Amino acid sequence: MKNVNYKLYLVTDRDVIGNRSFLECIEEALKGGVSILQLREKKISSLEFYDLALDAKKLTEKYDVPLIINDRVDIALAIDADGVHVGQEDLPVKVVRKIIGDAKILGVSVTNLEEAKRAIEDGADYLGVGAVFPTVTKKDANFTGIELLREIREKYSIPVVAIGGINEGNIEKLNGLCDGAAIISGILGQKDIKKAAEKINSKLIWIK
Ligand code: TZP
Ligand code: MG
Repeated sequence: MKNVNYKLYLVTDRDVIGNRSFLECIEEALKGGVSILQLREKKISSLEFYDLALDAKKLTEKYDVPLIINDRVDIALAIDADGVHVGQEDLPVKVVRKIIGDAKILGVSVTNLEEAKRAIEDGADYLGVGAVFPTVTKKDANFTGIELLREIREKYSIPVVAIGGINEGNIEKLNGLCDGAAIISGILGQKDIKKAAEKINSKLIWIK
């Protein structure tokens, strides 16, 4: 499960979905062409996260896209997700790799070249880089701008997924700089989620 299409990478956040049905919103996005899904839910209990992940897995299997779990290695293993995504303050990348094994996808958030180098050495399969644009979804996000994408691409061949404030209006600025665009509000915060995903997908012309 390592031939991954990172092109349109949906990340979840219940706060952005509001009182709409979580699973229906995810399914709309999948219908709109999302190629990989990350469950990133910081405010729910372990049991809720586990149940949600099981439901999400049914959907990702239906649409044949990988399911990645943010932070929670235990939940990823419990539901046999396709991978895990961790940040700089989560379990060390080496440790996560040891726990999940080589078959599962491991993504790591980085905000500078040193973090990128270490993540690659420690076993990351892809890097999440950002915030590339200003975002209100993650209040404590470091701002990297798009320059870091360029620098990482020049130095390394690992797949790079840009994140932070990406929407239909600015996505073309990423042209040629990443292997995927990770988006929360630009898709899930929109009234017509399927259409938002379709539009953004159609603008990712440099990614197959
Ligand atoms: N990491 C860096 S920015 C960000 C995360 C999780 C939030 C992205 O959300 P949005 O709504 O796509 O800006
Ligand atoms: Mg984290």
